[in-house]
Amino acid sequence: MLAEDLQTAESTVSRSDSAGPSLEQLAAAQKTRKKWLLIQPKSQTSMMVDSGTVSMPLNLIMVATLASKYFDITFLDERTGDTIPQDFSGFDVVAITSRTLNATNAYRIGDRAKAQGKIVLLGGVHPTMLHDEAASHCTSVIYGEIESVWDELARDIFQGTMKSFYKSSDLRPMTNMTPPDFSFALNSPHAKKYSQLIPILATKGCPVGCSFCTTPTVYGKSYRYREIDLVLDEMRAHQERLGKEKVRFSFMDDNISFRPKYFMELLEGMAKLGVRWNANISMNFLHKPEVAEVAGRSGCDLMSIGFESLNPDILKTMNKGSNRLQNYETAVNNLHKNKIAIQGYFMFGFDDDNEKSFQATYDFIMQNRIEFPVFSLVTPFPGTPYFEEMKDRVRHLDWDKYDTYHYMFEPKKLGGEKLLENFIKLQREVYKGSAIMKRMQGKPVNWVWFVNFLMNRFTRKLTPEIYL
Ligand code: B12
Ligand code: SF4
Repeated sequence: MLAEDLQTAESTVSRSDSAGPSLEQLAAAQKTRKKWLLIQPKSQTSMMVDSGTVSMPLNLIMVATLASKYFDITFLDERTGDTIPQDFSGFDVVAITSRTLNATNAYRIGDRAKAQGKIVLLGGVHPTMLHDEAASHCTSVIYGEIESVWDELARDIFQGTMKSFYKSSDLRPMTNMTPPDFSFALNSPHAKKYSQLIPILATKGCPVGCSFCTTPTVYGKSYRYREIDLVLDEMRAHQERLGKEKVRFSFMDDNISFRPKYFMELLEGMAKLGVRWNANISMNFLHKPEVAEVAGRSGCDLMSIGFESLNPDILKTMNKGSNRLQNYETAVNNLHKNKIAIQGYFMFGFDDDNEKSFQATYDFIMQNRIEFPVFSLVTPFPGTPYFEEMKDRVRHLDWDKYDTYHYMFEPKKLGGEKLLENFIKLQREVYKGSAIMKRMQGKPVNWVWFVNFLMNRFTRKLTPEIYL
């Protein structure tokens, strides 16, 4: 299946194995298995980011899956209510995942564990982007995905020869990715706080290259994918575990549709399974009716699309080549015809934003009956080209506020006050009762309706101060 493509992927992303005793030999030589504590820290943001149900953290589950082969694992997710201990004496290794919005908390935990003499690992997108900053809060920073450095890292942990930084020069092909073991999250006493949607991964990377996104920095221009049969096998295993066909999956891929041939073949396979699914998707070929047709047939009930802006100047500056304004309506119509709801992402706060950007966005959402519009303020994340451009203008480096719901810098044409005024007005207009009815009437009664009512209550309380 797509053998040619997979071979190319194999040859461009080779793996490097170092000499010396094998991991099995090192493991066999351990008197007792080392104890790892894996931590998903909570963010301190004032916004609704980590509230309600949260998705199972596939990143930490992947770390647990690999590490559990040789080490004992304790898995804590602070977002679900697990308590992070003050005393780490029962553990040898404390491994923490971090994005920017929870970096301050991750560092605090790292400092505490380090002061107690533990091996502290920091991984995830924020330590990857700012390894020098992260290095002072841990023993080792892991750059990018753990799979690519696992052999070297595990060997060093066995031998007590830790380096301050682990970065592989190659990315491992995804064809032999170990399937994630969800028992670490599912056996948690707080598992009820996890969303019913099962995270799944088919591809990694996205060569589109938007200036505000970290993915091109972490993975460069690479785009890797798993064999379709392996993705389908993983889905089947969940169907068997849960004893039902209609299992709901959420793809964690950066851009699952980047290779049309692969994507369509995957969907044809999924159509036979009877699952339900959603994904982040870029607009690159959603204007073609056959894509939405097979997506609908394969069980897609929601697609999350970064429309980002209705202002062509802004699309140009963010380098989002996949978004062509002339395709927006066609893409939406194609999806709606196949009963796929749309979670549409829109960003504001760019230098080129003006009052017309808000009106154009409102008109687009209402005319096209977008079911679940999400509005954010543009946030220059460290390590991105956009951060480099804006670093002298950002209002602060308070990572707790890097959640895309805080006011980051004064946009040149609009100014801060007008930005927030229009931003709030747009959200209220789109989520007022009559607008919800106009957008949602005749659509299936499900959680998307519920989200709209929640947003109606939430947007009524918005004030400019909460964004500061
Ligand atoms: C799917 C996704 C979501 C989903 C699910 C999130 C979730 N709970 O996992 C949803 C839609 C809910 C979401 C929400 C948000 N997201 Co999001 N999301 C992603 C996306 C596309 C994939 C994440 C993923 O699961 N990948 C698959 C896993 C297996 O890979 P991974 O996370 O990279 O983990 C690997 C390595 O990092 C490493 N690793 C990770 N942790 C650790 C720890 C240790 C100890 C070690 C050794 C290694 C290690 O090994 C892992 C396995 O290979 C990423 C882009 C990306 N590629 O990171 C953005 C991304 C993480 N999201 C981003 C943002 C901004 C958000 C939101 C703030 C948006 C919003 N305003 O709502 C929220 C925040 C949610 C939260 N509480 O964290 C940004 C974060 C930027 C930053 N610097 O922090 C990213 C990077 C996209 C971007 N713009 O660049 N997101
Ligand atoms: S299309 Fe999405 S994943 Fe790809 S670079 Fe742009 S924002 Fe990142």
